[in-house]
Amino acid sequence: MLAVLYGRVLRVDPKRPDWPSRDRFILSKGHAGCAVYAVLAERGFFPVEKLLTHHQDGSDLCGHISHRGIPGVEVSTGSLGHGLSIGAGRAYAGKLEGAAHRVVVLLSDGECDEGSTWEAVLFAAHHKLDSLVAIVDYNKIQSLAPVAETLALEPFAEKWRSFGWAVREADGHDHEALAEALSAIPFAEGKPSCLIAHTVKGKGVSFIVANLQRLFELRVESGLSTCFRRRGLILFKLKQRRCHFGRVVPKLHVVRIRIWNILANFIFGIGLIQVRTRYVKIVSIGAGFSYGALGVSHHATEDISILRALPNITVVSPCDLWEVAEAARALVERPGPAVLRLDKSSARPTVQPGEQFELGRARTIRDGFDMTLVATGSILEEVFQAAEVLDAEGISCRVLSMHTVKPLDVDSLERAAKETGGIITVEEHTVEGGLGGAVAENLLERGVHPRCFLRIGLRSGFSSTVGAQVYLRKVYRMDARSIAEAVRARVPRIASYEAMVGALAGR
Ligand SMILES: Cc1ncc(C[n+]2csc(CCOP(=O)(O)OP(=O)(O)O)c2C)c(N)n1
Repeated sequence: MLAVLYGRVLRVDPKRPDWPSRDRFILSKGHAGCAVYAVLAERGFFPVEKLLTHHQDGSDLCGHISHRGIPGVEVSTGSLGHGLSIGAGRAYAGKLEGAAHRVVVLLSDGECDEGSTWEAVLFAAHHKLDSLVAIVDYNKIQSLAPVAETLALEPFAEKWRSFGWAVREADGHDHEALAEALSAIPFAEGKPSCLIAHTVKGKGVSFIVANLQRLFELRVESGLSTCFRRRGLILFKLKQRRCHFGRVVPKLHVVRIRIWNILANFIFGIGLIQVRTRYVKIVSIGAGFSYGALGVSHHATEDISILRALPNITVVSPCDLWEVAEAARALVERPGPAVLRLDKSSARPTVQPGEQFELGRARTIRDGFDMTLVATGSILEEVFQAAEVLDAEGISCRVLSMHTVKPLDVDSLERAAKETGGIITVEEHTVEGGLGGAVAENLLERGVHPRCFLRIGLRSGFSSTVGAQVYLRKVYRMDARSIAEAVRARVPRIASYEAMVGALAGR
């Protein structure tokens, strides 16, 4: 299939791999990366000798396809089920741009178990993306079992048709049949095209075909599947460590519990992988308790911690409308993945005449010398109110809007810690790993130890109380009054201030 695509169908130019009008090829079944590398090398995208480094220490050519440093590869994949949505997005963008290129996505049949694949199928038909072609390598086998046994796909062609696609079927080993089908793209005007290519896994390589058969026999012989099913458990893999797991679980005497054995990165990372390896810009709406009374399912109170862990990402949580507009402008220009985290509310306007916005640079909203309050997002309004109340009491607070949580402006924090002695972070988010965590990690690593340090945020897991955003801030002690109380309890001068006021009153 790849030989036909790269030899006879795709309009690509090895001398100009980024040629804007090129056809886009996306290998959704990323585990077949080595086959694409081989074809690209053969087509002249990079020297054939480079193939010898495949899978070797220090090589660019990793097992699952990667676009990093490899001319001709459009996108990294490997987490099954992502390719068609990327392709549909590319085809949609092409349609908006009036571009003539085609987008071809090669999927495995196993990927048709993934919900994300079918969302993309719906999306492409809805937008009439007739520049999009999905080729399914229908070898009827997944990792350890036949497709029909895992999650049956038949009637497969009818399913695609009923979703609004034009479908053809061909023998996936027959070059002429494939070329003939692919020369007719789009199969129907105004519809995305699906080519179901019937294949035999390992065809032409006798030991692979034999090994596959042996694998299935082993599965049956080992009896593991049966034993697990009896206990209501499912075992997917037979490799050594998992086998050990397989032996242990029956001894646990667990009944009616389903234990899913999934690769570590996919368990929690399935959506995050999309962000990690691709240059997506995401706008998330309704941060923190924005959707307060709708309930915990709608609260975004762990997102900063999760996102911070992703490499090269920019995470911005603006406090007011000016910061929103400036951040949006800046993020469009910034390379790499980014998240613009928007609250439903916003702080009062904070911009000063002539002020410039810079990603990764905290803004001093108010200067002060007794304590620094660092906030991210619209909760800065509560901080601002607290600072005003405290100011009337003689406690001067510096207020920083830390709109960019990653990369963090550690210089401003260091200065603030040295000049005011104390840092209190405020976030409408869990205190674990969020803004407060980022500030603590970075200051400590620089050897800066503020006299006092406190993280104000959600401490009790998640909110189980019903209420609007403002109400929940009060309940979880991140409103202006609670912030002011926290500062009073930590500014030593307050004791002498009260003593002074008392003394003056007594006079
Ligand atoms: C989301 C996700 N889960 C699990 C895997 C591990 N994995 C790699 S290949 C594969 C199945 C291979 O079967 P299929 O997708 O049908 O591909 P083909 O038979 O065409 O190689 C699995 C489960 C993965 N890459 N992504």
